[in-house]
Amino acid sequence: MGNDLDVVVIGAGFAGLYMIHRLRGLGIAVHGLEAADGVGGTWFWNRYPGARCDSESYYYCYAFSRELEQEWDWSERYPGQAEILSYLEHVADRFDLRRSISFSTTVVSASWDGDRWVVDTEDGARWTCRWLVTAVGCLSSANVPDIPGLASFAGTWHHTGQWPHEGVDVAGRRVGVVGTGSTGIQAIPVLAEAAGHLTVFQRTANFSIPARNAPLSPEEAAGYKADYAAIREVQQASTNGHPFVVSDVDTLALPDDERRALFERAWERGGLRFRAAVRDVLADPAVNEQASEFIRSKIRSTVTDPDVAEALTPRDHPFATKRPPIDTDYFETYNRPDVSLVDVRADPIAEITPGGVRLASGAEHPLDVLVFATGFDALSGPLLRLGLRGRDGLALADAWAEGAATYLGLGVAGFPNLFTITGPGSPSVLTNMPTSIEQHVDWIADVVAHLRAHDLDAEPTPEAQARWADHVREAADATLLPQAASSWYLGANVPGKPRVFLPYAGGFARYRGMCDAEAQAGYPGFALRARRQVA
Ligand code: NA7
Repeated sequence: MGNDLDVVVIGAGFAGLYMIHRLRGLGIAVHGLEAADGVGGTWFWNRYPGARCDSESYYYCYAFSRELEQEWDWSERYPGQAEILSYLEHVADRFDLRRSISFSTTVVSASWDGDRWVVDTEDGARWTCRWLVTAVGCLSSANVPDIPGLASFAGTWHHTGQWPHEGVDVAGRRVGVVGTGSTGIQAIPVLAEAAGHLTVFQRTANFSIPARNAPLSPEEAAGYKADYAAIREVQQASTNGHPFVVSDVDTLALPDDERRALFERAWERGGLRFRAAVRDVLADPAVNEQASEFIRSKIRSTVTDPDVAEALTPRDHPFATKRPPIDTDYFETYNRPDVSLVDVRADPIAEITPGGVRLASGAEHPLDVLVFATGFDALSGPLLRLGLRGRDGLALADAWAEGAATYLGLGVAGFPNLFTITGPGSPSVLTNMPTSIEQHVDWIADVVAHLRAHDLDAEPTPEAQARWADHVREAADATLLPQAASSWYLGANVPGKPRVFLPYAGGFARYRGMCDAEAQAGYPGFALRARRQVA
């Protein structure tokens, strides 16, 4: 195998695996570069206790192969990390993808030399290609807060997104968790079971819905397999790529008891579907407040200590304007005598000492293990760390100095022949990821085939990119989403990151229609240039 290819794909998670499969099917010379020593992406790295998907297993999977759908058996309603990783390993083997991937190969830079992309890797190798496709995920760049004294900590500390493969021994030890996003909310109940004492350092109280995870019965699994054609149709027509339809019930018009009963049923069913139980939950502040208040009442009735319940009650952002977690016994965990909650908004972490965490008030929390469930430099972070340089040496970091800007989340002006799977400005994290990934991969496979057939290079025009940025902003502003001031959707979780609403909030089906229209019209948002003939 030579190092000069038609396409290099960076990353071998859900996106990279399918991209390689699709391009190989078109007879295109493609190779994947993956920093990890195996496939899996997010599910390779996020091995923290309790790591589990918030989408249900029967649709958190590929739809491109009917045979794959039928032959794979999921064991639970929500797939755990190890099971998803096994699934992706199975996909890699079943479609013979590993021979097209170099593992333990970290990209350190990639530059457009006027004719091709030149990709350098940490091991000193160089790859060249005509098209570069990033499949680096949206949540792969760990955000470890810059807290003074961390290096002095005498215990061990870990970010959940870089969890050691051999696990972390917390049995009987004093464990601290910083962060109560989806990750912290999954990890906290599991860590509490094993730890001697668990201290949760919470900056923002979060809404959470019970997941109601359970084993998947053979009957349920067979039912899904028989229904896949209909399930996929609903997903394609949906706002979020999930196979359920948002209710049209106007809760504002319902009597109190009926509204309460509706929320109770949604709470009992559990999962992200709670969000779809009423219409306009992300558009109408009054509807949202009803849903928010219902969840607050559940926190009050679950957590026995009223002060702890109040500290756990979110009041600074509407429900679902930050990514809504789903949980197994999250709020119940605070009833344990060996779990304490520390409000670090009221009393911020001042420093890490050799013995633990010291707060601004001087209060000390002795710890043996410190877990950062502090999230990621989302969406733009994974692309920025690739060291991309486009035309005339333009660095992505400079192009994005005011915030990430793309056309359709698929390409960046000034970066020819670069395609970004689930890039900023696409629905990505607001959807069921495999659905958005497959839509992008199919679209990119088509554009690459088109460019190859007509011997063209392509990059978004600045005008199309500017129009798309306006549309992404308008789509977010039509919802309550921008109201969550500290949301990673806005980049607000990373100090110094420009505040730009990153994912496209206009809905998956609508977005897919716009991407299809772009292709059918011959890619008017892209400057298409005939290839320079090299003598
Ligand atoms: P999130 O959703 O970004 O959550 C990170 C949490 O860590 C959140 O509670 C943050 O509080 C907290 N945090 C971050 N930095 C600090 C500092 N410096 N001090 C205290 N607390 C801090 O990441 P997750 O990994 O939970 O979830 C990411 C996505 O992965 C998830 O939504 C799914 O899509 C999968 P804040 O809210 O910013 O005040």
